[in-house]
Amino acid sequence: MPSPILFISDLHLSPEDPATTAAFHAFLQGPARAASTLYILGDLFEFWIGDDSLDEAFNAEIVTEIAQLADQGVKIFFLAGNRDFLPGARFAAAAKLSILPDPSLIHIHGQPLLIAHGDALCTDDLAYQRFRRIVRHPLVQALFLALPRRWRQGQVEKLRQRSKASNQMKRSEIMDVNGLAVEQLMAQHHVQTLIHGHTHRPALHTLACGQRWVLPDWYQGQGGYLSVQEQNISMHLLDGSALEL
Ligand code: LP5
Ligand code: MN
Repeated sequence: MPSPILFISDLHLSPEDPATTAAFHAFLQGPARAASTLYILGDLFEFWIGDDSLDEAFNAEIVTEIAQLADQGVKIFFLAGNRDFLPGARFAAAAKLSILPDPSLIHIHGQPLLIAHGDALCTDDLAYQRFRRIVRHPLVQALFLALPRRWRQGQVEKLRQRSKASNQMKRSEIMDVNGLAVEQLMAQHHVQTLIHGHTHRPALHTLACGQRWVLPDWYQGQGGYLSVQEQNISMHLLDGSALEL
């Protein structure tokens, strides 16, 4: 049987959640070692404010562990999330991974499959989409990256506060993907399978046009991953419990 291909997202790794950092470490030493390929679909870090984030010991350690997995022969791909959309060549080289655009069409055993972080599909969240357009603008990013790291850190902390406050005001449906946006994206790429994260609502949705897998987020040592082996796709939670699908 060929080695599985694994998908993870939304780990939000930070020194503030050591249990999740330990769970990621165990994942890299365990299931990921047995895989042929690992896809990280964004929000690996709580935030990434530029590749000089590698100068922080916590980030450097995570990146070294990922590189060690690559040294074992596992191919690693990273697609940016809304928290870590500023990874550059230095990050990719240090982690020994390849950065993919969001969304990306991949093929597994000849089957086309679309992967995305998922935030771009939350089209009902107009305030977020406006915010996204601003921070994804190359000029805004170039300006931001040119400023001192400490200042960037301060700004992101303020943004996090604003984001938390505004999320409390939003209806839950608004922060989920929009069904039409999903269908259009899948049709545009001629796929019947979409895998994404971001919404923290792990599930398998059966659609008229195919299936949509939503990856689990990781929090206080809990989390999980999706595994594709031959024609089978399955969701695995770290505590061994089964997800109601
Ligand atoms: O992150 P999460 O899951 O809590 O909420 C997201 C959306 N929020 C965000 C913002 C991030 O949390 C902030 C940290 C990002 C780090 C980026 C680092 C680099 C900054 C670089 C600049 C070039 O993504 C949240 C969604 C939610 O997902 C569900 O989908 O609702 O969206 C928001 O909260 C956005 C608010 O609705 C609007 C915020 C207004 C802020 C306006 C400032 C604009 C100018 C910024 C210029 C730097
Ligand atoms: Mn996200």
